[in-house]
Amino acid sequence: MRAFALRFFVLPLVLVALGACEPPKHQEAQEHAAAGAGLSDRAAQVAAERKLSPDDVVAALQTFMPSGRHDDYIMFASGGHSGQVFVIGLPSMRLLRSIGVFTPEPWQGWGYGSEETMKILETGSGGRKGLSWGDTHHPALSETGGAYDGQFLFINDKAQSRVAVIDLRDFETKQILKNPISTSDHGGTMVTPDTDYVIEGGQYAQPLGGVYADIKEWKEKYRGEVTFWKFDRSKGRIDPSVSFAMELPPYDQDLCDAGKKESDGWVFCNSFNTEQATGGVEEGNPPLESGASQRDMDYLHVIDLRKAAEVAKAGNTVKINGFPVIALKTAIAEKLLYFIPEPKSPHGVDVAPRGDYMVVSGKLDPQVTVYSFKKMQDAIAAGKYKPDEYGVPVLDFDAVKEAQVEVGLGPLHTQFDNNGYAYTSLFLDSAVARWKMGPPYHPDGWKLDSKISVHYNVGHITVAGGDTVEPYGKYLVALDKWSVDRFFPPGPLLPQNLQLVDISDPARPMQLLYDMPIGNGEPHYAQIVKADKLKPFKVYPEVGWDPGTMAPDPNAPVAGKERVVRNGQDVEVFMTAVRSHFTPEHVRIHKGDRVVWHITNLERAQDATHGFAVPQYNINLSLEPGETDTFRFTADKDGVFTWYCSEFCSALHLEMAGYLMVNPENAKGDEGQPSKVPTEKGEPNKKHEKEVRADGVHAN
Ligand code: K7E
Ligand code: CUA
Repeated sequence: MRAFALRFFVLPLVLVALGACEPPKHQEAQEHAAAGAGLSDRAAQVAAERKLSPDDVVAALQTFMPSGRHDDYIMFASGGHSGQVFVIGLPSMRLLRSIGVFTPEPWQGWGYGSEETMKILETGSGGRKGLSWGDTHHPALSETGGAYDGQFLFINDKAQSRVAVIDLRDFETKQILKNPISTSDHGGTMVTPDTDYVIEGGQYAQPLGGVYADIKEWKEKYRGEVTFWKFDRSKGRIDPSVSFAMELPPYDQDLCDAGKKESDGWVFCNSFNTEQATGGVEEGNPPLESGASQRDMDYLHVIDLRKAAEVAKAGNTVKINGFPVIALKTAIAEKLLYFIPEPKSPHGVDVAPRGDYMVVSGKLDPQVTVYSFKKMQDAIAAGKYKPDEYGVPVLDFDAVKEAQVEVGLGPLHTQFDNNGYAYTSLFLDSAVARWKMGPPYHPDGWKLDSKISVHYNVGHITVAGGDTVEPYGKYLVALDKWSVDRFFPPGPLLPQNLQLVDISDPARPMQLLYDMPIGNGEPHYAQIVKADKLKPFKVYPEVGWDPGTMAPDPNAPVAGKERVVRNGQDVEVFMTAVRSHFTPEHVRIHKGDRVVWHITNLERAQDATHGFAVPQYNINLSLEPGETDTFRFTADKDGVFTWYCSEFCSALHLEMAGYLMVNPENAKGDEGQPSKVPTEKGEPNKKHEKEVRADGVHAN
């Protein structure tokens, strides 16, 4: 009886979801099901057995991907403390890759010997040894004309104040820059509409340049800052030599966004501690969090980036750690910086698709505040401002405010869709509010439309294309922290939860489609791009490709020319890999040798990645088809070390191995003599074969 009723109910609904306009009659439904969609009595039976509601069935149909079909959208999500970036397909919410960025990642050979990756991680550590994690917050896809172009991805590390550049041809990190003047960041990364600049705003005010000053000297010596990294698209790198920063008052800047269209050339950053509270309860001060929540207003920072770039170019800067910084007094004198009051302890500022409005949410205010860019410009032109205690002009709140919309408790982050609606996450309400934008988006806007409950601890939300000049809409993902009741609890540390929401039709209520747990660092922001905007390599374009330069390496090992070259204690190995063989298979060296080892993966097939692991030397490379990689080590440990291919690449994968023999006898006596190790492919070294027994124990 129950199954019968469900069949009547679920089956037509399922067909509607598949595109049939009207619920067909029962008879037709049966035929249709049998003929095309594969919907059978069994489907209704499964829905009944699994106690799925009609909404559940629709959600399942919207997110299920038949084997082999690709997702339409790709989401790049911050990996929080994992220091990585997650690549997730939508609407299936399948994890496709975790890109190694600030943290070594062994599968990709990221930071496990590969010279290029070691160099990026080391220079990106600003000279500090042993930094092995990051706290990624805000990924930013490169843009052309304010829309995602699918070429590059940037992301910040709040923990160490760093930014990384990822090339989306191979989804690999190419550059990490340590901010030379700040020790923590948060207002990054955001890009200007043509990716001329990558913005990295600071977070906790400190003496700039990492120098010492007691916190009692806060007002004199502590400062905020925002850094503008110049991106050189042709090189695929940030160029620090033409980048600069701007000194700001010590107000704890938070998040930034670049202007676009009519506000192109301007940058907006919010702040949350204009009280300048520093805590210190043990010294009789109010706790930091309550001290920082006293005032009704903090300051939205409004920065004329175009003019600032001219001032920096003219050399009107001071140098901190050799990096050009526009001093606060210069920023004021040159009219580069304005403040606007913003209620109350806000978290983020988001620029509307046309660049006409800036939306700020006060965490302690139930409404979002919308500012008009035009009104800002009018107020600046009319001189409607008074200086704050550091001399920065503060524009009149009422003169620049366009609207306030009551959305709910704990509003945080706002995104936009293609239908003139905005979406704001509500941290305290655990919900997402959809609200209607006003003119020119809607004549009757600036009002709350609807809300959807999302999971506990929503932080950022992201709408497909939702921070560009042309949002795609359709999907929203809520990035929630600690999924307290949604999944099996794998110990006391709970997974995060990324929730997919259907926002495609404003006439329909928003619908939750999918919960995706992710057992990794806290997700902050994410961006969603149409999959067809991305044009990743299938294999590297040529054999001998260096992913560091994104060009063929002239010194790459070549098939038939594999060899080991000795020059005193310096040994250079030229190796190739192809299923299921490394050439050479025996490498004999001496303790104390300095080894440079190159490997080319000769493969041209898309699924022919080889790994190269020398575990005792902590080396693991990932060699994608065509790739050449290099690692270096000093042979400080003697013995026999079996290297092996660490990807199950073929039927004879286990046989894809070889032997590194490190003779304990120092090679000094070899200097100036002909090489004692094979210099030609396959040439045996008689002397060493005598010295090292077959079981690997040294005879001498
Ligand atoms: Cu709200 Cu770092 Cu943008 Cu976390 S931030 S949620
Ligand atoms: Cu190559 Cu396994």
